[in-house]
Amino acid sequence: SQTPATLPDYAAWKSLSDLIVHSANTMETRRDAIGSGVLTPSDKLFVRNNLPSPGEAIATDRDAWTVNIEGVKNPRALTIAELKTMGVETVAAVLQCSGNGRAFFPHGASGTQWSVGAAGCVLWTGVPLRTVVDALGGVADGMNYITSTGGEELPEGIDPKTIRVERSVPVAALDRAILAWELNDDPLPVTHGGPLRMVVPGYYGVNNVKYVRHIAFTPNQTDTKIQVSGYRLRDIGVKGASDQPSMWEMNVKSWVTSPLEQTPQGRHMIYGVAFGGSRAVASVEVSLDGGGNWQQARFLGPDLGPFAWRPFVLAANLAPGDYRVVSRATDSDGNSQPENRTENERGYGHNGWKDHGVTLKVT
Ligand code: MSS
Repeated sequence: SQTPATLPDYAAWKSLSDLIVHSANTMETRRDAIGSGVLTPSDKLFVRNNLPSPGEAIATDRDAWTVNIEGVKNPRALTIAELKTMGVETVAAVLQCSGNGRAFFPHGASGTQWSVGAAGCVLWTGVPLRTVVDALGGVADGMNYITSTGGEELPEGIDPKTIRVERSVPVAALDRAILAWELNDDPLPVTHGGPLRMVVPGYYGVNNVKYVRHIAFTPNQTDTKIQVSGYRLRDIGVKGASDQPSMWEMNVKSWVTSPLEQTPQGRHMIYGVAFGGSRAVASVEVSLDGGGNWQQARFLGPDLGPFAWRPFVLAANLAPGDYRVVSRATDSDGNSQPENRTENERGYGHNGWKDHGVTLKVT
C-alpha cells in the first residue's frame, strides 16, 4: 500500500512526519514517534474514521452543540454549555483501535494494516456520564446498555443501520464513562470527535463515539451493523455475529519504541509503553533474546491512573550482534501478555508479545 504524501484537509493540523497515512480515514503514529513521555501529543495521535469526518464546520458554536439523553427517568436534550455547569473531571486513558496490531496476522486480516501505532494515551476532560444521569433522575428500569450515536450526516439511499456509527457498551461502564469536550487541555478537535465525545476508558476505540448526538440507556444492544456483526471476535473464515465477543474491554499490552533497527554498541536505554487495558498495568519485563531471558523494566514518569499507559525503560549494555527485543506486561489482576496472538478473522485484540518485538542490529 502506498503512503499518501499529504494529510487530508480535516487532519492537516497533524504532524505528517510522525504519522503513517494509510488512507484519508486512517493514520497511525510511527513507532519511533511515540517517545518516552506519559501523554501522546494530539498532533501525533492516530486517526480512524469509519465514515468521512464531518469537518470543523460542526464546531463553529461548540457550546450550542446538543446531545439527547434517553432511557433515563427524565430524558432531555442538553447543550455543552449546560453540561459544563454540571461537573468536570479529567481522565488519562489509552485510546486504541480494536485492530491495532492487525498487520502481524499472517492470514491477511482485512482492514487497515495497523502496526503498533493505532493507539495513544491522552487526557480527556468533560463531565462524568454518571453525574449527568443522576441529574436526570437516574437510569430508567430494565436498561442494560449505554448506546451512543455518532453525529455524522448519513448519505441518502443507504440503510442507516448498515453505516451509522452507533455502539452499545454494558451499563456497568457508567462508572467510568465521561462526555468529553477537551483533548490534552484544548477544545476537542473535530478530527477526534469534537465538539463532544463519549469516552469509555479501558474500552477499545470504536466504543468512544465521536461527535456524539444521542446517548440512550437501552435494554438491548443497538441493531446497527457496527454492533451486531462488526467488531466481533471470531475464528478465521467465520462471519461476524451477535453471539461472538464484542470488542469492549481492552487487554494488557506493551511494545518497545526505541532503539529500533540499528544502533552502535555500548550502553543504551530501551524504551517502550505498557498498559493494562481495562485495569492498571502492574509491571513490565524486557527480553533481549526473543523471550529466553527476562529483566524487570522500570516505569518512567508519573502514574496517571489505571487507564493510562506507562512509559518504561531498561538500561542495557549492548555488545555487537543481533538482538530480538520484546516486552511483556502484567496487569494488576496478574494477567500477562501471551506469547502468541489469538488468530481471528479481522485481526482484533492482538496483545501477543512475540509479534510486537523488534529486531535490533548492534554494530
Ligand atoms: N465515532 C464516530 N462517530 N465515527 C467513527 O468513524 N470510529 C471509531 C471511534 N469512534 C468512529 C467513532 C473507531 S473504530 C476508532 S478506533 C476511534 O473512533 C478512533 O478515534 P480517533 O480519535 O483516534 O480517530 Mo477502531 O476500534
